[in-house]
Amino acid sequence: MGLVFTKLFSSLFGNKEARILVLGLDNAGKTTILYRLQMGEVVSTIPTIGFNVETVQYNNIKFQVWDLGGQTSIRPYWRCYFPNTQAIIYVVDSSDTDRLVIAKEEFHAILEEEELKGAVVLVYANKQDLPGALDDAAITEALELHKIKNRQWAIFKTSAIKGEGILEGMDWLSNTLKAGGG
Ligand SMILES: Nc1nc2c(ncn2[C@@H]2O[C@H](COP(=O)(O)OP(=O)(O)O)[C@@H](O)[C@H]2O)c(=O)[nH]1
Ligand SMILES: [Mg+2]
Repeated sequence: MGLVFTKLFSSLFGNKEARILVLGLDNAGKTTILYRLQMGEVVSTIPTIGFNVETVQYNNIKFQVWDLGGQTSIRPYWRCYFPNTQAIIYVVDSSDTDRLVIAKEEFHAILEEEELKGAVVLVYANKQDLPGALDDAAITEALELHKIKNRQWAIFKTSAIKGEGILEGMDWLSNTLKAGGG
């Protein structure tokens, strides 16, 4: 996937710094997806404020990953990572129906952030290989994606374990950013 990824994103931002945030509740599959992209070394840092951020850099594009939910006291520190964000990839465990309400609330809270207003949104309805996983239509409803205003979004069914659907989503993302979104 690394090579394909390079092709998709290489000329996208010129020399401009670009950031893509990969967010979602813990256990959604974010880290697995990051490794699946095979873009390079995943660097994990735990800032003194106490939340773990994983970073993969490809040229001037930074992918940054952390878990939403949990401690509210650290949230203000997330904002350090918001400037120059072109896209948010929101990862959901489609089989974790108990936490879909929390996943929805965290998602909409992130979309409210002033510095993320221009970012396009790609949702991965992950863990489609598990029995009982909700499909893209059901996840769309659960996350209330139709409430999203003034930005482009799309949802893709994925299995990070099997490597399915991730590239299709990245393809949409690069095309959308090329067309001027984000
Ligand atoms: N069955 C299945 N398991 C997955 C999938 N994606 C991730 N996992 C597993 O779910 C767990 C959490 O994944 P991880 O990437 O660490 O989630 P994160 O907390 O969002 O970074 C791990 O045991 C993964 O192997 C998937 O598509 N299908
Ligand atoms: Mg992780």
